[in-house]
Amino acid sequence: MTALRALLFDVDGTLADTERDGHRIAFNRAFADAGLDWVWTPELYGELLAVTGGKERMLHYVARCRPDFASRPDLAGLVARLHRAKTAIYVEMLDAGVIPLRPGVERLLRAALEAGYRLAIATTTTPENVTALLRNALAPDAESWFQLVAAGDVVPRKKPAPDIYTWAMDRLGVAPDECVAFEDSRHGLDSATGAGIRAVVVTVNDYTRSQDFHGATLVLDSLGEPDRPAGRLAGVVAFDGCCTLETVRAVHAAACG
Ligand code: XBP
Ligand code: MG
Repeated sequence: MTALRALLFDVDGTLADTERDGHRIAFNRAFADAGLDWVWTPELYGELLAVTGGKERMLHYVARCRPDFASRPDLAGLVARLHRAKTAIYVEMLDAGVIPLRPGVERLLRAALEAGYRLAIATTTTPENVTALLRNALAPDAESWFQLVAAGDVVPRKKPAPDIYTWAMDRLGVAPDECVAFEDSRHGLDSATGAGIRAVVVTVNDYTRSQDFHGATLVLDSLGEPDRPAGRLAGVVAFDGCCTLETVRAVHAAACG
């Protein structure tokens, strides 16, 4: 059997519930600061999450809901400016400590680090957002826990394309069957499996709970803590309420043989 060498983590929705009360709020503030009447409600935002990447999501919103902006010759420039403003606002929010990690994330990361596994991030979001979340919600030095932060525009095609996982594994020097990926969404699952990773743990959240996770090795409602056990929604791997390294090794063994 191939040995497990690396754990690859998505960020938004997986490490933390960042979307509804983080990214969405930052987008809305950036829109208001720019004098725009664009307002993304929690419901609308759930629909817009069909498109990953903040700039891509704004362009999708304009195409779908704002025909009055669609033909503006400076639309790309406007979106780029809004996205820079939104990133600054979002990082400020993280620096203020408004977004905690999801249950079990810190416990599992610390255990994996201690056991000598390689850790990496594979995300669609902007790199500054990742480092701000790690230093504020995990530990001041938490970026150094990860051998690699693969994020944002380093690849031209965002999730559900496999590119970010392929890019990350190339740089880590690991093969798909040496990895377990952690995701929260169908797009993320498709990205990981599209890159050849067969072992995927999905932890659903309110925006993704009803998605189809066919193809995931284990689907949970969180990674769980001893005093806050998680529920298993799908998967054949034994699970007692807490996703431990033993669980992760079982996921790897079940998927990769
Ligand atoms: C995350 C995203 C990102 C964030 C916003 O998806 O889709 O677009 O919502 O980040 P995933 P930016 O969890 O699948 O990586 O505004 O920095 O793009
Ligand atoms: Mg995600």
